[in-house]
Amino acid sequence: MTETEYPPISEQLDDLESAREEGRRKMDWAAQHMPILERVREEFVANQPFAGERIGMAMHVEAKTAMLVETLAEGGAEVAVTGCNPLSTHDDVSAALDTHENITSYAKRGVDDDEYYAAIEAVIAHEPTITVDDGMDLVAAIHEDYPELIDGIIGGAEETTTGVHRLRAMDDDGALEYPVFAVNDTPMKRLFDNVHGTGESSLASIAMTTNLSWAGKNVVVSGYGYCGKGVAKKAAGQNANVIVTEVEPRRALEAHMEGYEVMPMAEAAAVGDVFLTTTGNRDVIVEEHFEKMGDGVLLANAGHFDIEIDLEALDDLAVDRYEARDGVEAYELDDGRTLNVIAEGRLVNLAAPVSLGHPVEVMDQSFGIQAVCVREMLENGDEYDAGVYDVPDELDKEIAEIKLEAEGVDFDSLTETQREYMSAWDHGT
Ligand code: RBV
Repeated sequence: MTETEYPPISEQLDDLESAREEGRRKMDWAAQHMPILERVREEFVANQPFAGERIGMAMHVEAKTAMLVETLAEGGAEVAVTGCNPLSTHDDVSAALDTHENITSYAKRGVDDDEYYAAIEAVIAHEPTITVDDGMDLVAAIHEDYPELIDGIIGGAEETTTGVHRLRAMDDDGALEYPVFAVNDTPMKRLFDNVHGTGESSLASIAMTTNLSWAGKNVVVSGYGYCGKGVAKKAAGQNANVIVTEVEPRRALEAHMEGYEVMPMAEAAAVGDVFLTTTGNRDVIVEEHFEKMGDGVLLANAGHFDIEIDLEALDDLAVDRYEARDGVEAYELDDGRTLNVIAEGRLVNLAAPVSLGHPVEVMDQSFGIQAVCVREMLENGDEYDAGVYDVPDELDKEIAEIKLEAEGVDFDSLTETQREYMSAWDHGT
């Protein structure tokens, strides 16, 4: 193992003991609501599928993620973990994880760019045989700076839409040199984590950060993908008037048929009270839009990176800037209007001071998929060449069945006749 200078969290905190205790308490709470990971962990403890493996992870290090990290470590892996966003780490949870003999945690909240990447390098210095990413920063750093490690890497798994998008672009360029599962693209992830998780946690974080109501507000949701759909639906459920902006004609139509107003951002800018971006693209809200916005609007982003709202342009327009509340930066313009940016335009459900990330139940599903993907990569890694892979449907169903059982929900199975009917082509009228 190569040494780097960057220290684990335990060497960075003053009151380590109480941090560890509080982190553990948060994890215990999460664990009570994560039946899937509990089941998977029992299997891993018994079978030790990861014995001798080193797993490198860059994820939002908070209580639920910690349960995934522990589950992999309990399965025999040595795990090195860091954050995937400078503001989403819970230091206490990071410290609690770092006490585990198989886990080293470098995640720390509020790191600058240099520290963020130094922590990623510290994870890479453990020479992982498997990578687990949320946003692809680990895969990117390995390919760019440590290509000599690629031969020793069996494969990886990627959590989020933006990461999968980046991986596919990399693969199209012929630059991706090991196999990675697109965890994001499974039904068990997308239909729950992206829709309900992003919807609930983004709105909850904004409400808690501002103490303002949704009812009667014009809420502009940019992007009507899975995340945008969740945000729009939940905002409408809280009595907001939802306006959707889109660039894809069928999604724009879908939003229209769902009953939302659809219009270009240039028009929405003038009427919105709250703006929430979920596109995964850059420059969604820019100078021309700031110029049209009303006094006191709220601006927030739920996409993975902080590039959707052009904060540099806003800063240039502003004559003054101040922290209006914890997690709210007010930008005062020369005509007297104030535009409020929440959580520095970073993903609001994790990066505001009060944010807790997605609800526990949906992360149990997403991390259940992560866990079985790592198992699959180790069991059948030979079957996967370099590239991005859909998660085998059987694994996704396995997780769904565990969840249904835990919820006490029974469902039907096909009869033999039905199965035959569904595979036959010669039954007409
Ligand atoms: N996400 N993680 C959390 N650990 O609290 N909340 C959301 C958490 C993930 C989610 O799966 C999404 O795809 C990704 O964060 C965006 O970075």
